[in-house]
Amino acid sequence: MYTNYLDLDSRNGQLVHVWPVPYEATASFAKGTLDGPRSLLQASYEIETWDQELGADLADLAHFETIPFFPAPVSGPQDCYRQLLAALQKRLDPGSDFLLTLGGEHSLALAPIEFYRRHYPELVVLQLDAHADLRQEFQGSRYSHACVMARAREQGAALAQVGIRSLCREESGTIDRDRGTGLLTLFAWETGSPVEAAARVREFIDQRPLYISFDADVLDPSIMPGTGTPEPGGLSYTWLNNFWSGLFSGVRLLGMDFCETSPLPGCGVVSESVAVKCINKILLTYLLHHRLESWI
Ligand SMILES: [Mn+2]
Repeated sequence: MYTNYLDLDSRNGQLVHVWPVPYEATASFAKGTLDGPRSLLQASYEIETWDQELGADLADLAHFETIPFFPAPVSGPQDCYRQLLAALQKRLDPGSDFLLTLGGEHSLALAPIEFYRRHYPELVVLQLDAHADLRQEFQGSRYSHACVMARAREQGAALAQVGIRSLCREESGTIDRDRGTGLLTLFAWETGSPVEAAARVREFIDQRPLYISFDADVLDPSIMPGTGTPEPGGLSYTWLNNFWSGLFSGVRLLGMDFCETSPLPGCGVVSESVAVKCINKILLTYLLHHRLESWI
C-alpha cells in the first residue's frame, strides 16, 4: 500500500502537504479517476527526484507529508465540497501551508481553491484543462466537475485558463462576455509559444497569489491516455515545462491540485507517470524561482 507521495528520507526545504482525494461521483464519461490518487502515489515512488534539465533535486527543496485518503461522502459533490473544505480548515493554515491535492475528479478542486481564497481574497486560479468547466449547471448539479470554475469565479476567484479546447455554447458566451474582467482564456490553438503564454498569464496574475488547478486532460491524450474525457489537440509535456519556466518569476504559489488521472489497465503506467512528472516539474521549477528570489 502506498501511503506517501515520493519516498524521501530527507526533510529539506518546503513542506508540501499532500491530500489524496479519491472522489468520483459526477464523472460523465469514462470512469476510473477514483483510483487516481493511489496510482499517483505508487508512480511517485518510481520517478527520479533529480532533474537534469533544471540541474536540481526536488528532494533538496521539498519534503512531503501525506494525509490519509479523504473519506469522500457518497451524498453528492456539494457535500463533498463542504466536507473537504471543513476538513482543510481544521487541519491546515491557508496563510502558511502548501497543499497538493491529488484527485479524483475535478469537482474537488473547489474546496482547496475556496480554502485559500477566504484567506487571500485576491487569489488567482490558473486552470490547466481541456474543458472550460464554466457551466452554470450540469446533469442536475451546480457542483459537477463541469461547473467547478464557474463556482470558483462566483465565489470571487480570478481565473486564468490555459489549453481549453472543449466547451459548450453557454461557456463560449461567458468567455466572450467576461474576457478581461477577472477571466483570461488561452485556447489550445492560441497558446502560441510557452514563453508568450507565460508572459500573458504572468501579466494577468500581477502581484496576486496563485493557485494551480491541473486537470490531466489538458495534456494531449497521446501522452495522457488515462483520463475520463480525453480531447485531441492538447499540450505537450515539453511545452508545459517551458511554460512553467517563464511563469514563476515574482509569483507566490500557495498550492495546487492534480485531478482526473484514471489509470488504464491496458496502458501500463503511462498516465500516472506523466502526472507525477508534471507535478514534480511544477514544484521544482517554482521552488527554484522562489529560493532565488528569497536570496535577493
Ligand atoms: Mn477537463
